[in-house]
Amino acid sequence: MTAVVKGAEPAEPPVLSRHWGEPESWTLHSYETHNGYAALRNALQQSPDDIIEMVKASGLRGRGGAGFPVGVKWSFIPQTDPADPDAPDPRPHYLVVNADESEPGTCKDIPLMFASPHSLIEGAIIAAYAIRAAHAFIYVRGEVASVLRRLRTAVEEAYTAGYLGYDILGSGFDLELVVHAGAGAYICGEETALLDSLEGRRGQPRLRPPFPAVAGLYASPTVVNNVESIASVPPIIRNGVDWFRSMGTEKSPGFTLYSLSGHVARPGQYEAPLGVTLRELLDRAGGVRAGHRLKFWTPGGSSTPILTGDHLDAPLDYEGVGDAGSMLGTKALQIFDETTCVVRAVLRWTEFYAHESCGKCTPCREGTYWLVQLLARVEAGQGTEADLDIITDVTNSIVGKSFCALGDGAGSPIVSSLKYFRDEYLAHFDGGCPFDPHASTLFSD
Ligand code: L3W
Ligand code: SF4
Repeated sequence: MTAVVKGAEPAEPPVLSRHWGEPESWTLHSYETHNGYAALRNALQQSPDDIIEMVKASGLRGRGGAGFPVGVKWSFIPQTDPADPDAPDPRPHYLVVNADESEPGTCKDIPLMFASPHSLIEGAIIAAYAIRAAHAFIYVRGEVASVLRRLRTAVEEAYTAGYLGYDILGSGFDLELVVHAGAGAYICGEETALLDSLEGRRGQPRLRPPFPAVAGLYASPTVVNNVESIASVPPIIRNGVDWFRSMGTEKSPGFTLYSLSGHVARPGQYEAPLGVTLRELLDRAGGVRAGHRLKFWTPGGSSTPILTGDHLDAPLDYEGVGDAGSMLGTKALQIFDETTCVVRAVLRWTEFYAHESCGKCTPCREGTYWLVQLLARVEAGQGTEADLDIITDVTNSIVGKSFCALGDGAGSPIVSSLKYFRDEYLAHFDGGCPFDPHASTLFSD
């Protein structure tokens, strides 16, 4: 990976998290003090198509896990009547913000909404204007009641100030924004399951295509974007495409939020240009906990293959992590030191996937159940080497053969841990787990 990472110096000022530490950063007053809603005023002076072109030109990529270009997704929303190309599309368009953050280790959207809800609301209004939507929804993970309350209060403030509702800022543009509480199912972070849930049904993935841009909420054209993707739009409108592209890499431009957790001295959210390395982020976060060394880590939550100390210098952008053999995913960097049993970690993640499997397709529903049984047997020291072949066989029956990405995600930690730590699996067959379960502090209960 040879792409030049611009703006990677530690002094690079944060954008999304710049004001998070200030008193009452979540209020409209605080947000407006820092130029809040200036981007909306600017956007409303331009045509919706100009906004789409600008976001396209910025190269902003979706921050929810897949990295799909945001402006390209917006441009998929049909603007003309399929039956009459000279008439506007007669169907309603919808914007849905995916705020159902639940990928293990991922903790960036919730802090963003908690500290700066108006940055999301301003982005949502601009996005809705661009795709010509009169209704927008923010689908929030319902267990996080404090964020839900804060977001709803901020939406009320925005209505009162004339940023939402009828004839926004005298532009003639109308928008209703609803904050909807999900019920805590991981699968509802999958965009089509989320839409089913929003429509009042049990959340299960739909067959794609058609993608939501063609037939989404109530079978109408719908853009589904992650919280951080939408909150990144106002700074682009305010500062321009060249400014955004002056950070990150050519194919992964801009800044982003990384969440660091686990065996790290100062866990938390770290904002940096795309293409930064784990080595650089660990420097900022005080390194691996004192007296210990890095053993393995996830670049983007447990759905992305694990990496090791050999990958400390892999650029954390969509291309660089791919070259290292993983995925950038949600940029959730979970750090594990040498006290952690990788088999135990993988068992815990697999239990999560088995629990969260929606049951729609057989490979994932049955396969994750059997993987938990097999891994538990291995971890308890009651397995044999033949179990590793069965684990591989069952995993191969899930990955690429399941209905949605949850099945593939469940296979990622298993395949990658067997690649890097097969000897550690084998060590379990000689008297059980060789690790002190209390030394790791993670996965120890
Ligand atoms: C119209 C086409 N639209 C693609 C759209 C599509 C979607 C976006 C990306 O999975 C990943 C997954 C998890 N016409 C289109 C089109 N689109 N082709 O583009 O689509 P896709 O299929 O590449 O990915 P996805 O279904 O969005 C997301 C991984 O993220 N992940 C988990 C994330 C979890 C959270 C959370 O907890 N909130 O974000 C972590 O790695 O495994 O690979 O919008 O409609 N021709
Ligand atoms: Fe449901 Fe799992 Fe199949 Fe996805 S892969 S549809 S979560 S059973």
